[in-house]
Amino acid sequence: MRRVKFVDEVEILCEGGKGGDGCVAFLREKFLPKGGPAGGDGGDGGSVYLIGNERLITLADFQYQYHYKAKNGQNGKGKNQQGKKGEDIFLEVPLGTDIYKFDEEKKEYISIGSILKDKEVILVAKGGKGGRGNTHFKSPTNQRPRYAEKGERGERVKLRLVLRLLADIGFVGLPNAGKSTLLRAISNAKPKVAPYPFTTLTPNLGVLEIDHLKITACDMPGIIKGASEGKGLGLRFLKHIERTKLILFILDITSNPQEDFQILYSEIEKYKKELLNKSLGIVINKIDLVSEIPKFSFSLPTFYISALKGINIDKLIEFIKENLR
Ligand SMILES: Nc1nc2c(ncn2[C@@H]2O[C@H](COP(=O)(O)OP(=O)(O)OP(=O)(O)O)[C@@H](O)[C@H]2O)c(=O)[nH]1
Ligand SMILES: [Mg+2]
Repeated sequence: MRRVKFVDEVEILCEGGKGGDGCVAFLREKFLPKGGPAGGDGGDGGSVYLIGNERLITLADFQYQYHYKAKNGQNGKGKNQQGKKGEDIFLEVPLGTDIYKFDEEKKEYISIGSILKDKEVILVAKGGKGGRGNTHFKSPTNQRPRYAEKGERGERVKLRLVLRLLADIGFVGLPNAGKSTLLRAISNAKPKVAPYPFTTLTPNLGVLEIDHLKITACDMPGIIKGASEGKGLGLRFLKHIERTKLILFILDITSNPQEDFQILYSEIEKYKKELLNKSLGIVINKIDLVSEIPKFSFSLPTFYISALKGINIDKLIEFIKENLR
């Protein structure tokens, strides 16, 4: 499998093409030595658009190029020939890309929208209008105008793109709790699993099908106490659970589930406490390692599973189904 670098924030410069200039020309025919104006209009400059592509999961492609410029419109020509319009460009982005435009007056980035659907298109830098040829400026007092418009410049905008993955379910847990193992157990994804912390360094997406419904789950890097102050990998990946409907806390039964849950809950609270208003569930994993299941008192729906041995996965799937209906 080709590993694509996961990049979730980039800055780029987008520029529409310049409009073509209008033309100054006159009809010259055999018996009409002083023919009227015949300068064609310039073509409009091409525009820059962002377009959603459901197969992408990273903004990595934007790391290698900063400036994206659409083609200029062609200048108008004689015999009233209009210049060709400049070609547009369409930059493909993953679903869940939020677009921020730098406001030169306010000196800050302002949200201009998000790409959430496949093939969804947003215009980010409009091409300049083509100039009008001299034909347009003929008047009773000036039958042979020697004037045409210049094409306008294209829009030039600095953008920040921030990816917040589009997933239905997000897994949060301490390192080594079995999040990636669970993603393997319930979806088509095959993230790396290993018996040491911080195996997962960037989010993984997996798709599961329940009753012909495609559900996406997002396995996240582990979170540790103090992550909000930058410990471990910090909380920068939590933005990828912002769009989910259901958050599952994955806890290791051989650790201290009650305490681990408190750590995770309070780290999320410090990041953005509104996230805790989503549907929440607790998954106590690795029950194959204990002979007796201790009683925990959680105020949230709780599932005792073994992601590795496939125990009680069906009950968890049932819960997911009910929550996402
Ligand atoms: N016995 C047992 N081991 C498990 C179970 N689930 C996961 N493991 C083991 O626990 C270790 C960590 O599993 P991972 O799935 O990589 O854990 P993670 O939460 O993704 O870890 P990070 O990516 O580091 O945050 C691996 O050795 C797994 O084989 C389980 O249900 N039972
Ligand atoms: Mg992992």
